[in-house]
Amino acid sequence: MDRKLVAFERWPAHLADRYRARGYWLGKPLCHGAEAQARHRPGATAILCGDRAVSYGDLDAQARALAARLAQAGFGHGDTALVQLPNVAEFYIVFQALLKAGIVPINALWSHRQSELASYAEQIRPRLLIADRSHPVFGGNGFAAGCDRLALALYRNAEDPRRDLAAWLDPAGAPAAEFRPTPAGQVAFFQLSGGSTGTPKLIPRTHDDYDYSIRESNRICGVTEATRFLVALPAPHNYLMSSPGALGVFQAGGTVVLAAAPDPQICFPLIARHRIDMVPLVPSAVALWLEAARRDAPDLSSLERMLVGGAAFAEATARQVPGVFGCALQQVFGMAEGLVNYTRDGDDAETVFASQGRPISPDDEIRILDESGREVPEGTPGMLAVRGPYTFRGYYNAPEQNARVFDREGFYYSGDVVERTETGSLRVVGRVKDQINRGGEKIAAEEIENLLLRHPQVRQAALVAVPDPMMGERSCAVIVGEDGLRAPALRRHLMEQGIAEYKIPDRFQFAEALPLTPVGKTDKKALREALARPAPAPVS
Ligand code: J2J
Repeated sequence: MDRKLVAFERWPAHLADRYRARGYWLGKPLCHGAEAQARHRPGATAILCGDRAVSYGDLDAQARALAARLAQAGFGHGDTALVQLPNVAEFYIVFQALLKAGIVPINALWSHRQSELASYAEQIRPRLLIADRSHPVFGGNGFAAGCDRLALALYRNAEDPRRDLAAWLDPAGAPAAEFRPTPAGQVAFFQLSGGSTGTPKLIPRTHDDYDYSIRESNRICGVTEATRFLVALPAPHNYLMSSPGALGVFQAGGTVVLAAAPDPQICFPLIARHRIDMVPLVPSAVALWLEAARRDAPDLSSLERMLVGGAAFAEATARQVPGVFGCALQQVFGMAEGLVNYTRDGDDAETVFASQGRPISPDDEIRILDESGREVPEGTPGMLAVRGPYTFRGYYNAPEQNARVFDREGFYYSGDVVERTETGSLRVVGRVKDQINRGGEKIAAEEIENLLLRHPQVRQAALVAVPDPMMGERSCAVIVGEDGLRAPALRRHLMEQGIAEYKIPDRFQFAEALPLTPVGKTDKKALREALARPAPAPVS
């Protein structure tokens, strides 16, 4: 008997009907692409991970083995899973397995620590945990013990054979238990929001909507079975999953090559060795790659396309990409909540280098609005609002936040400030959300401010972005605290709370008071401006 499926905010019937009628929503589970490849080309390589090659046949057999064992152990529809794995083949195999078995996962980033993981667990109350013993949070069983509904924890690098993920993935001896994906109109998995609030929000993505964004991304980015795609950024990130991402590559039957990090020293040899032709990067990684490529003259001759997105990309840097890497640049402006924009092959140079492209779908409805909610004229910056066939309709279990970021017509306000160019592309020019974009990694100011306020000597805290030539932005915490409070104590305090390292402020600044707006809120604009000014020379 089916348990209750994961609840989510649906598209209204008239829109859902339109998306189906127009062939966007196909009614297929998200795992169908890789399954079709396993049927037709089982020997083709799906994943290269270190010295391991995983064929489509292996990928499917291992995913089936795990799905069958989980089904036999009583897992299925209505269950959720918390998954945290590094950039390794198992990440994708586990994801396929959970899709097959109709278990809804949330894939945490490898950089996430106790605080983020506990927040996810609290929100989805997982019955299944899949993690890695080599991660600082999962060296022991404490985390699992703290999850109230947890029925099973499996680990990579486990010593105990009963909890060993590798054993659960082994096709040898897998039972013949029945399993099936959740219906295509239902939640397939949770994506992570970059966030601007105190707790990280979860984004339910359905099979139908995610599959559509991947299918169209493949077409727009020219992904085929010959594609050799480098995943050097965190694999669970929406960009690396779906724009066109590893799932796009699996759908087309190409090869995903995994790297632990986007460092040129790691990635350049992989590009040469595996003849990689497509790579998605964030602007801060492009800056490192440009420097290293000029210095070391590596063999990057196989590269055909570099996707760049996730954070503001300076036009001057964008213009260097084709010359230095000998490949095409494709800019992408996307979000885990849905909407994805790409520059297209054949676009004029101005569009490719100085815009972030246009939406995937003719049914992506975009509004660019001024403060009073009126649409602005072309070329004028305004707030981006969007509704469409793969943009979500509400964060999971978050009615208050949903009331703030959706309007009555179901348009989602992403917090980005954009303008429309003459050619109909979008240019991202700023944001109104209280977030720091640190080289593509998003930090919700409120989340860190709340953690800082837990320190007994902190009276007020404000986290703001400061410009940085490499990262685009770094974070600075402005603190009003008791005398004698210093940065190392606050850094230690945050580490003890167990947060991802990229969220630890790069800089601490101590102040007598925080500037206020006329309505009495912290004036972050004033703080940002003050911090961006060069520090006055010390008086001797
Ligand atoms: C400026 N800001 C950008 C860009 C995202 C593809 C690519 C990226 C993401 C992603 C993604 C930007 N220029 N080119 O999910 O599928 C900022 C915006 C946006 C936020 C979303 C994908 N591309 N951004 O970055 O959910 O502020 O997704 O709202 O992590 O990143 O962040 P995230």
